[in-house]
Amino acid sequence: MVKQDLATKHQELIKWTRQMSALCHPDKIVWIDGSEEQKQRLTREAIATGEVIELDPEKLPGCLYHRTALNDVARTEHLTYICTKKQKDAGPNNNWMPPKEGYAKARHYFRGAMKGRTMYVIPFSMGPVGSPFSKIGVELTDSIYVVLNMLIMTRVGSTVLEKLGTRGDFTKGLHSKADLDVNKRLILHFPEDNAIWSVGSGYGGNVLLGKKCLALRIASFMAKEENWLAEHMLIMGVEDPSGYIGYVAAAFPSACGKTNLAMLIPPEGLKIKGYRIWTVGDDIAWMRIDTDGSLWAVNPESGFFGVAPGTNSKTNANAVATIQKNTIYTNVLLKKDGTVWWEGADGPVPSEGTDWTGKPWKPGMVDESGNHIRGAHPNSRFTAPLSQCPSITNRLEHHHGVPISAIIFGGRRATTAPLVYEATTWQHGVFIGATMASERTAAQYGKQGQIRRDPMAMLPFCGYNMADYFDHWLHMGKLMTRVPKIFHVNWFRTDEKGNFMWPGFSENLRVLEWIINRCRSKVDVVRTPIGYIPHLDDIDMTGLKLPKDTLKRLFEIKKQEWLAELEDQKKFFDTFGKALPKEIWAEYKALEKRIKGTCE
Ligand code: O2Y
Ligand code: MN
Repeated sequence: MVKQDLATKHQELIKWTRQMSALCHPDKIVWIDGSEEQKQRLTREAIATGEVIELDPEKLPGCLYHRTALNDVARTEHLTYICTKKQKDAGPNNNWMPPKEGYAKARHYFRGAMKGRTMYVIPFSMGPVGSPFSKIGVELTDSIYVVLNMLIMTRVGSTVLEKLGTRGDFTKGLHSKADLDVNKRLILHFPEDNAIWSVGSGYGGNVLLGKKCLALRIASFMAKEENWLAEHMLIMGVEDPSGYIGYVAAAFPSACGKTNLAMLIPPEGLKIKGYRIWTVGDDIAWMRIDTDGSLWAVNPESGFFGVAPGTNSKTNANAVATIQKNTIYTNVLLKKDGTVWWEGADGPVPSEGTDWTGKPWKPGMVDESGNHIRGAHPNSRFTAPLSQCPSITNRLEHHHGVPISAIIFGGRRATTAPLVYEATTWQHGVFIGATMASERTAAQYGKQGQIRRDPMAMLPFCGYNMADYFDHWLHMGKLMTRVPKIFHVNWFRTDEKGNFMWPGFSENLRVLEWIINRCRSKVDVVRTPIGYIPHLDDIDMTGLKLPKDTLKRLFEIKKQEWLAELEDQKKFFDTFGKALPKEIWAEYKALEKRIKGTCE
């Protein structure tokens, strides 16, 4: 048995680490204590082995650079499974494997996988340590890169073990890079055992087990049992000129700009009124009903794992400020001067560098097929502490989080969905969330322009049958005495030439202002067949040159488009068979009737 300096008296945790060590055969076991000294030691070790490269300490202090294997650059949804005893509990929205088969298959890949390596034991808390809202996990991994990322993304170390005590519950996460073979890669979730097994990958959502695996897939399963919500949502506070802060939680499919919205800087026209934005989180919201009967949200993470390409001072100045120190850059371009670059970064395009694959790079290079060679991978990332964000809320460590006034759903739609509309009731809002959809962009697999249904932006992350998930949302509405209003936004509507009609980015605050005003009953609405839309004069357009007619067109509701939308919604809902809640069908029928009853 490998000797280890035990940092806990928790017998179940000790037994499990011994069992997993007996399976994976590491040479050494190291418990991560969360200290700066240990972090520095591990960083030096990773630099010495080449696992990470130290960036220029003057220009980017405390920053590291990492490249992943070429076949390991994004979450692998087709290798991600929910392993429940009954297939129907995983639902048509998930890949399913019986737990016995999952453990057996993965055990085969884990056996001896850590030979010659160290197994790190990372105790982590999702949410402030000790908050009744938080959940504890322990990740066993053979990757220092994972340890260094987890130290940023979660609260790690001795304080977590103290909180866990000798009998506390925790999620058991086992990860090994093994030999990074995509044919032996599996990301398995066992919600009934509170366990995650991830093997054969070294990157991102596949391996930072606190994030998508625990905080969304496992947590959504727990949340259903315990009457709360684990959601793929940003959380932000909108401070109005009076100093009142209205908090919203917003769900957008991956790569639809959640990080940019969460860190929004008000446009000049609204800044002079006194608006400020407070960032609470950019990816995950855990929301509970507090003693006041309303919904409160915490961000369970302590860092950002953001997409680098396209991030610059114009699109997201707060992100640029956040990532100037103590940041891990993955799969971006490495410059000769020990700094980094990506497509769409600030400043001039560098004249040379080393690309994300480790090859020399110059602008304008093309491959054998004549395709442009990128310096940074499109899914290259920065990992940075929340605390470094200039707009970060001062309620980050508040155990109950922030009170949510509005829930916003959004998609990327060239047509059909107006700039913003409001649900008439909680049930109608759940229906709007359940019908969320986005058009595929060039960066995604599948036909461009095709609609992908992504309810509540949770399709890849709901750890159980989505029909039951809709039911859970409906049920939550009944438990609250003060229910948030629900809205849908679409920043991506285009004109006949394919140009975006709405400028997006910081200008989106104009829509958020209307949403907060609605929550405070400050403005009235126009009733339409799909829900409530604003009176155009209630959207403050000060300082924005947008023709009145364009604003009007952003709110057009076209009968033919909505009839096609209804057809597509039905196809999606039919995949859930009888399990789909009757309330969702009732909302569907009511919408159909309202649309069919309108003129062209
Ligand atoms: O590709 C990955 O492994 C990262 S995916 C990701 C990272 C941060 C926030 N959201 C996502 C996502 O896919 O929704
Ligand atoms: Mn996400």
